[in-house]
Amino acid sequence: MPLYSVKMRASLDGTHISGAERIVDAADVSDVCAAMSRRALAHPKGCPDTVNVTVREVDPDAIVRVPFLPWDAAECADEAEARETVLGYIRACTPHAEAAWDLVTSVRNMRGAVLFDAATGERLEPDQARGVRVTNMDAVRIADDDHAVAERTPAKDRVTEARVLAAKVAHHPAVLAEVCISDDPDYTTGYVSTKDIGYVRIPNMKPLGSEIGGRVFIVDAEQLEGLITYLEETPVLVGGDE
Ligand code: WAQ
Ligand code: MG
Repeated sequence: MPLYSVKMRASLDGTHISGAERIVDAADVSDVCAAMSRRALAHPKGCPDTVNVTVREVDPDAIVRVPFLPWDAAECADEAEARETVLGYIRACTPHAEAAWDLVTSVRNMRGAVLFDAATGERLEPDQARGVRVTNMDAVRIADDDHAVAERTPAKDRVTEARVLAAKVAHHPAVLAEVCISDDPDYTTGYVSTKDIGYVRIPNMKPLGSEIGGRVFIVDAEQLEGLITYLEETPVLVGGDE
């Protein structure tokens, strides 16, 4: 049975509001399209004036399968504690950890992620306004899970989608760590992830109501070859073995 990539992108006056994507069986395509459109129109960042839903066939032989990162949660009472916690994790992979934190807490309205050179602290993404957008990924559906494919709740979706993205990103040899803050003003939990520590949820990464939000991938520039193509194009299915 062919698999299809389904992607949604919503914007208002040309500014990105929300996005989502799945990789699903042909039989689930129409339900997933409907669920994504509903979700686009009910986003806390505002009502979009444009919603794009794209359906594209995926070559099953091109699919890479990776496990979920193990996950954990830190306890941070406020932004200062969140900063110290994240720095504690990423100092092991870059001498420019503070600069990486400053970046992830200052960017906004990027569609993709910053590529941050671990050795120099320089930004490596070709388009700094947009960043590098990771696409073509989903969680493997557990066969005996009767939770309908299309009807994941938004709350469940957010964490699952973040864990899927983090797993895809961490799998590449060039990626040493990722730091993420949601761009939703009412969602203040972010995460830091690495191959070694896994996915660690970080509460209170930004003040409630803040419109900052972004992702920084801390990378080894010497292993960069193929990274952007992998992040943007390689279809990845996460999980299924646990
Ligand atoms: N590829 C690269 N960067 C992205 C992508 C993508 N596919 N999607 C979003 N970003 C960047 C972009 O700069 C956004 O502004 C920023 O990340 C945040 O995106 O366990 O909701 O979709 O509770 O708002 C973390 C969940 C949720 C933590 C993260 O991110 C938890 C979230 P958002
Ligand atoms: Mg968001």
